[in-house]
Order: sequence, then C-alpha cells, then structure tokens
Amino acid sequence: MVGIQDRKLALWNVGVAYIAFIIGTFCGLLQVFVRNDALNLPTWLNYYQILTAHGVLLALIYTTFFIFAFLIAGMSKTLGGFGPKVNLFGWLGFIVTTIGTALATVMIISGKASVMYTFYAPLKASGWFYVGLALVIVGTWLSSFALIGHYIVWKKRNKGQLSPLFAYMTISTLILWIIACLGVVATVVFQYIPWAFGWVDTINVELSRSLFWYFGHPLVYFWLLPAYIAWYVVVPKILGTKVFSDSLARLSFVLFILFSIPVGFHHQLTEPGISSFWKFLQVVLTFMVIIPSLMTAFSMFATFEISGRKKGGTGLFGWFKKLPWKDVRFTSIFIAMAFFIPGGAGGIINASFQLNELVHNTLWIVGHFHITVGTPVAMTFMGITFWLIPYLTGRKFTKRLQRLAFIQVISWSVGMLLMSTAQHILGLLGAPRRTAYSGYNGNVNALEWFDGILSNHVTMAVGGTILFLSAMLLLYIVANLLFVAPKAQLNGEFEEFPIAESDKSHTPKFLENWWIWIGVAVALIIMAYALPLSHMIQHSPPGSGHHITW
Ligand code: HEM
Ligand SMILES: [Cu+2]
Repeated sequence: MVGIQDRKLALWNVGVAYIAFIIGTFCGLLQVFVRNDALNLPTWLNYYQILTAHGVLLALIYTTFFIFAFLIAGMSKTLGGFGPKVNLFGWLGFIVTTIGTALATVMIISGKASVMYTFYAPLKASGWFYVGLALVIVGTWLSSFALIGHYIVWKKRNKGQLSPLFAYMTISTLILWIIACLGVVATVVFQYIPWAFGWVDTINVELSRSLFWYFGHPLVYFWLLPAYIAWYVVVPKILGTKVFSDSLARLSFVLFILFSIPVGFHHQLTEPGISSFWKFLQVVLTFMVIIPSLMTAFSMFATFEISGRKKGGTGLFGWFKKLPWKDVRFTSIFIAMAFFIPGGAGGIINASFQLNELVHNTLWIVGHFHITVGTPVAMTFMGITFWLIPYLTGRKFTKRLQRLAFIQVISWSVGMLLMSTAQHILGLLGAPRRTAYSGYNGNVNALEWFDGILSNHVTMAVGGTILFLSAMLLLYIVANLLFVAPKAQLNGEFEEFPIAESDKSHTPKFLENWWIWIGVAVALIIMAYALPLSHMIQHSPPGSGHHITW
C-alpha cells in the first residue's frame, strides 16, 4: 500500500486532471456545434478562445496531471514509500504546475491568449500566458526530480540490480520529458516572454516554431509512454500472466527516447525556412519509431494469446474469446489499442513528405489526434482511473459503477468513431482545421464536402455530443470513486494496483545504463538539429512584429 502522503499527492494530481477534463470537454462540445453552424457564440466568447482552452486543458493539462498521478502511485508501489525530500519535491512540483495552469487558464478565459495550444508566433498572447506555461514546465520538472530522486535512492540500496520494469519505464519517460522540454523552455524564456512583454520588438518565427516542435513531437510520446506502461505492465497482470519479455519492453522504451526527439521537422514540412535535406533526414528518423511501435504491438498480442491459451482457448483464434472481456479494466485498454491501429497508420501518412501536402492543416489532422491522444491515450487513462482511484481512496469500484464504466468507454468509442471518421473524410476533401463554420461564400465545391453520409453537418455534432455525455458519465464515476463509493476495507484489502511479474534474469544490464542512451539521444539531436537551427539564427530574417487577431 502506498504511504498516506504519497496517496494524497497522487489523488490531488488526479483531481486537477479531471477538473481540466470537465472544462476541456465542454469546450469540445461547443466547438462541434460552432463548426456546424448550429451555435453562435456570444460576442464576448471567441471560437479560438475555446479552442485554445480545449487544446491546452485536454492535451497538455489533463494528460500531464494524470500521468504524474499514475507515475507517483506506481513508483511508490514498486520502489516503496517516498522519503521526506521526495515528498517535498513532489508537492512543490504539483503546486507550481497548478499555479502555472491556473495562470494560463485565466489568461485564456479572459480572452488574452487565443493563440491555441501551439501558440505560434507572430500571434501574441499576454506575457502572463507564457509565464504560466513556463511554470507548468518547471513544476513538471520538480515532480520529475522527485521521482528520479526516489529511483536513485532505490538504486543505491539495491546496487547492481535492474530496477522493476515500472520504475525503469517511468525513468525513461521522465528522461524523454526533460530533454524535450529544453526546446520549449528555450523559446518561451528567451523568445516569447521578452517579446510579449514588449522588451524586444520582434521575434524569429521560424526558430520559435522549430524549438516548439523539438518539444511538440516528443510531447506525444510523453503522453503515450505512460499508456504503454499500463499496456506492458498492468494488462498482463489483469490477464493473469507475466510480462511477455522484459528485455523487449525495456529496449522499446529506449528506442522511443532515441527516435521521438530528433524529428520535430515532420510538423514543419510545408515551411519554407528549412531545406529539404533536413526535413528528409528527420522524416527518416520519424519512421524509425515504427520499430518500437510494432515491437509493442507484437508483445501485446503475444501476451493476449499466451493468456487466452492458458485459459483453454484453442485453434487459431480460440484464445481471443477467453480474454476477460467483462473486466472493464481490460476492455477499456483493449479498445484503446484497437483505436491506435488506424491512429498509427494515419501518423505514417502525416509524416510522409508528399502525403503531408494533402492533409496538412485540414480536419484530417484533428481526426488523427483524436484517435491517438484523444482515445488510445485518454481511454487508457480512463481504464487506469477505474482502479487507481479506488486503490488510492480505499473505496470500492462497485458492480453498478463497473456497469456505468462499460457504458462510458463504449459511448466514448462510438462518439469518437463518428466524429473522427467525419473529420478524416472532411479533411481529405479539403476542409481546414481551426476554423469556426464558414459559409465559404456559398462556393459549391466547398459545400459539397458536407454531402457525404459520414461527412455531413450532423455526424460530427452527434459524435461530439455522445462524447460529451460520455465525459460527464466518466466524471460521475470519478466523483463516486473519490467521495461516495463504499469503503472496501473488509479485510484490510484495497483495490489492487495491478503489476505483472517480469522475468529480468535474461535482461542485459546495459539497458539500464542511462548515460549510454542519453548520449546517443543527444548525438542524434545534434545531428538532426545543430546545423538547421544555427542557420535559422545566423541567417535570421528581420524578425516579425506581432498580431492580435481576436
Ligand atoms: C468531448 C470530447 C471531445 C470533443 C467533442 C472534441 C472536439 C474537437 C474539435 C471539433 C476540434 C477541432 C476544432 C478545429 O480545428 O476547429 C478539436 C480539437 C482538438 N482536440 Fe478535441 N475533442 C474532444 C476530446 C479531446 C481529447 C480527450 C483530447 C486530448 C486528450 C483532445 C485534443 C484536441 C486537440 C489537441 C485539438 C486541437 C486544438 C487546436 O487545433 O489548437 N480533444 N476537438
Ligand atoms: Cu510529430
């Protein structure tokens, strides 16, 4: 059982995550109606304002707080309760991140930061918005240092031993996060803040976008890796089996560190300021990430098959029926994985130099990230929520709540299927992302986009509405698990934190020599970024003033 302090810390992180989730999903609901011309926002509320709140609160804030809740609980569970210093840093991290979040959110809601979650210059928000973002990053670093410190203490006590898989994966995730944040910290502190407060007049836009995406792509792996931790470590336990291969799991995480950072240019393929050689190099590195992704898919299905056969499943697919479909902790994650198959395939399309031309900045992209972060990641987090909160509060995930949880994940899937399919199709036809509804001046060709069976005005709104209802149901379940459900301490047993056994006896020790991997990661980053970034600085354009378009 987690120490009482560690539990509280994890719970507060969960709490803030779900507050962000309420506001964020409500904005999502408004968006689908505005986009379909069914809702006119009042004059004091701007479409780009709610879109900014949606992106920031769901993609950046919900994920980050939830991830730390999960990692804190898991590290305390696998390596033992936190000491006083780790606790102190954990709380400091939580408080600073929360203050940053509050500051940024207030700026967005008061209409001073409708710059969307990518905050591209030369759109300019209030300087305090960027200060808020910087505090969010600093806060997450403090929380990361807490967990890394806890790990170092464990390593000292257990000299020469490989750490438990959960801890290893946590440290990989945090290393990735800290290296990735360097880019966004550099641009926010040295470019945006001086420019937004008016200390300097202009900003180097190409440099700021490049530093943003140096961070922005690994950011998606910061969301994904904790979900993968659940896939690798939690799922086998629920299935009653072991981790398929400890060394494969560790190697895949190392490869994610290496290949998720030096690839940000794949978001900038249409930008003129980067020569095609560097874009090509980074696209090649992007495709390398397919290797650990397929390794992950392979070991998941191997785990399923092994467990299904153990339970008596025979024939080619008999094991499939033996999976614990009635256990929502498993079913949620299985659906999450299923969504990631088209999600990952779409990612390959987006990253392809030529195909990117077709989909760039269209609704296709919106469809894409709702079936990557919006479902595989978010639904894995939902699946974790169902047992993590009971594990932390000692309350029971009752039969009634389990039934509601099924309705919740199934409705989320249906809603997302409708909304994201419509978005993918509309995007291919040419509909742009990040616009409120536009009549396109009555242009016949543009209006034809909306004639399809799935790509009409209704599908996206219906999908969005189902999603919102599902989100509300989730919040009902969360509130119950936090405050209402009966205590489950019958024989002193709380809901378990499922962690599967992992056989480390054949795992090579060098996999946990972090300096090797940090070294290789830095070498790849220098190779991919040093020259193009120094070009951007040496041959910088005159710099851009600013625009406040809202
Ligand atoms: C109630 C559920 C949701 C609905 C109805 C919804 C709806 C939408 C819509 C319609 C857009 C496109 C707006 C535009 O381009 O004009 C959008 C954008 C976006 N959504 Fe969602 N979404 C939901 C949940 C989520 C979740 C769970 C996440 C991530 C965890 C997410 C992340 C994003 C991001 C990052 C954007 C892009 C914002 C931007 O372009 O600046 N959404 N959403
Ligand atoms: Cu990317």
